[in-house]
Amino acid sequence: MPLLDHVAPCPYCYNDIDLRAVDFRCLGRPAPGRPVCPKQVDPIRRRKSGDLNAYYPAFTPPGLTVVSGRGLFEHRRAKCPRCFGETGIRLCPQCHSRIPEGFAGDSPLFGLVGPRSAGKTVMLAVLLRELATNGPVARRFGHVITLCDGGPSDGQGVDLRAVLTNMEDHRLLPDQTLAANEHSNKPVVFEWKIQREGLGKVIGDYKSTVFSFYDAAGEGLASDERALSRTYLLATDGAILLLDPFSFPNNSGAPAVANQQVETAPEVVLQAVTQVLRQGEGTKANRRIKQPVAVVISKIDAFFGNVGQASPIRRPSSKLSFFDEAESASVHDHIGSMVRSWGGEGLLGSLDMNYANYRLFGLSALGHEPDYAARRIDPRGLAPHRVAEPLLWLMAERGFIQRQG
Ligand SMILES: Nc1nc2c(ncn2[C@@H]2O[C@H](COP(=O)(O)OP(=O)(O)O)[C@@H](O)[C@H]2O)c(=O)[nH]1
Ligand SMILES: [Mg+2]
Ligand SMILES: [Zn+2]
Ligand SMILES: [Zn+2]
Repeated sequence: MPLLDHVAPCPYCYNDIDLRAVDFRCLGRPAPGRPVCPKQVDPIRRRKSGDLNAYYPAFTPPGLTVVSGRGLFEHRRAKCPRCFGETGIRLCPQCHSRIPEGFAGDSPLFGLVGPRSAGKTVMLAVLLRELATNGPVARRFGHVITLCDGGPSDGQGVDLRAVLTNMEDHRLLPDQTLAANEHSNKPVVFEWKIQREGLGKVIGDYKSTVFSFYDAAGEGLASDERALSRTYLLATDGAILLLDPFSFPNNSGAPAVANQQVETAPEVVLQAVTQVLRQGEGTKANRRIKQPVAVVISKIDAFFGNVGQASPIRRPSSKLSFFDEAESASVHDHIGSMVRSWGGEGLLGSLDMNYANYRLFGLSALGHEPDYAARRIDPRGLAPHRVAEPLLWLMAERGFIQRQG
């Protein structure tokens, strides 16, 4: 079995994890006659994610890599050296985040990149709702999708749920400063499970894949201060580039712009991303980047009035349990002409020149324009439009969901 099958970047810290050499956490269930291990602050978690919660001890099992008759294998269980209790809680050796059950050597890492105010936080919060066990995507595919937190104060789960509740119950948009400080360095990790048939890794009765999103600001990617974003992007298997429609030259007069911090031109963001991806893939100057990139126009609700009712841009996503290739291609073409009409030829040209596999999308997390100045969403509430589509495309590219059309 090739070595690389066991190695994949940690969904929380992006360092490579060798699944044959993971750490474990004691479950606090000692063998008969042994005292319970005490809970303590985990120094690695404190250092890596500022986590001050008390945990049962973490340990590295002895005899890390065992060569058996069948070859090298992955540790799924270990015995606590102190209390001799068995545990199946696997940890990333670098950051001590809990490794999701279905995490495997082929678990994808997806990047979400966009300039400030492009709508990343709102989109991720709404995506959380769309992907939830009873949400439309899980129902559409008959799958179970769960959010995994590496620890109680790890991952964006807690923060994103708060963002979602604020929007649903109080019609409030996330605060910009808070968003920048609190959400920036924490990835969102989902585990997507399919019952038996289909592709993927087999875990018990499920085939499962784990994917991680990192919310990276695009404008600073080229500079060193964004080291983590760069590390992350270098490790990704696919990226979603979220672009604000109001940042295109011909939309600068839109009333919405007055109340938004539109700062970075789409080309500038794309340039920074391209530079990092080229470096990551070692792409020669005359070759195109292979990694699939979903180029997504957010806030598309604000432009519904400019296209006919029957336009593919306004039509809702398919309800069928496969990725609809024809539908997606038609949205791609229509978004392409829209971007051109906004003065985005430069962007499209640069995509053609640098990317072997990119696809255009248009989505709206809110579904209706908010009151930008008051930071309140429309009284009709959330009406997400095509929010999961870029992710579904990336999953289809990986062969995890089927495509047709
Ligand atoms: N019309 C419209 N505006 C949106 C939508 N999503 C976000 N916005 C606007 O964009 C602003 C920035 O969104 P946010 O998610 O905080 O951007 P981030 O900086 O990329 O995380 C919000 O405060 C809203 O005013 C949407 O789906 N439709
Ligand atoms: Mg944000
Ligand atoms: Zn890690
Ligand atoms: Zn123990």
